[in-house]
Amino acid sequence: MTAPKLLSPATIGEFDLPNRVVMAPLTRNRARPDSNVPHALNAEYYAQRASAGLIITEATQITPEGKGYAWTPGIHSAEQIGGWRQVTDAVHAQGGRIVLQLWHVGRISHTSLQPDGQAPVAPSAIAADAHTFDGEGFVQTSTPRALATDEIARVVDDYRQAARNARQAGFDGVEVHAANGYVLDQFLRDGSNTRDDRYGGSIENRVRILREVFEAVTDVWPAGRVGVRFSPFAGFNDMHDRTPMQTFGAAISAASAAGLAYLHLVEGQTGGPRDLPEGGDLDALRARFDGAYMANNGYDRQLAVDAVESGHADLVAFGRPYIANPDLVERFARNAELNAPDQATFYGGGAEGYTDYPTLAESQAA
Ligand code: 8OZ
Repeated sequence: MTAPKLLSPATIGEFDLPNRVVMAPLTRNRARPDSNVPHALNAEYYAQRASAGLIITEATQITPEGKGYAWTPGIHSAEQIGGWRQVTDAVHAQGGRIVLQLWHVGRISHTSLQPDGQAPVAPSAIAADAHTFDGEGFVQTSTPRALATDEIARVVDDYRQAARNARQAGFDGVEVHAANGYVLDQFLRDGSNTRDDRYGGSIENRVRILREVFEAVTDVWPAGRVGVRFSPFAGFNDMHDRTPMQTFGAAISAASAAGLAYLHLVEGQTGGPRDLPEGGDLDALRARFDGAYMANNGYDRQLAVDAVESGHADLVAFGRPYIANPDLVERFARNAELNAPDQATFYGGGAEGYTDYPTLAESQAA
């Protein structure tokens, strides 16, 4: 039996990957509480998963303002850069590759998580019917204030600086998080963007900040080391758009024009059903992009093998399976059983449910 193409090497932009199995970005809320600094436990967790073709880190805030949940890591302080350096060194020592996911939450935050207890910022002052975790429990997100037109250049610069910081921290590249209802997604969709300046109204205007972020990030990184993630049909975090095919078609064209290495899509509802709404067409969206396509959402081994074999995807990102299976690639190679993830330890805590899932070899020795 020959190995499935899923397990074969791929050159994606400037990335040389030994296989097409990607560790999806996974929020785990285990950075240091006050400083949001990654530490040795996080390095161990990522290094355990180094046989992935590519690791995408958990979403990482580019500024204090970009933070929306307790205990998520940042990439805006010297200490955070140092913490991430421990992570990248540990992954590289195990022969892996790791990119940092650049995150600004926009309105998905709470005043208690913002500098000086201020209101979160967003394209428009429209509260999301959504919840965040403030360190004690789930709270309704706060009503944001709309960014002034002349503040947007500063937000774009925050992406540029975070991209620089990611280089300094030793990453192999970066992924721009434009999915799941965070700030770039908020600008893209008409349910959260009612601006009447050059960043709102027409689709071209709603895509403008994204283009500027791509320019800023590719000033710092070769475009072949940059990817982007969208969730065109997901309603998570109270997202709505009247014309998702047109909106995301334009956003994906912008990513293609920027020469990015890969397009990463959440297919269907984030962490939920893979169904698409009427008129939703992944192939049509994908056709707008010249680089590689990374598929995500609810994939298992067989679905992924078929997706790569049929040409639907070049890469497949796995979330929950990677929480519970550090050696997912080896398990796929042997078509072995997978450990089941424990939802109770997804967010927050220590080593339990984080670095203590056994490899196949460890299970068999036990
Ligand atoms: C789950 C919990 C908190 C944040 C995303 C960064 O949806 C997240 C996230 C997921 O992209």
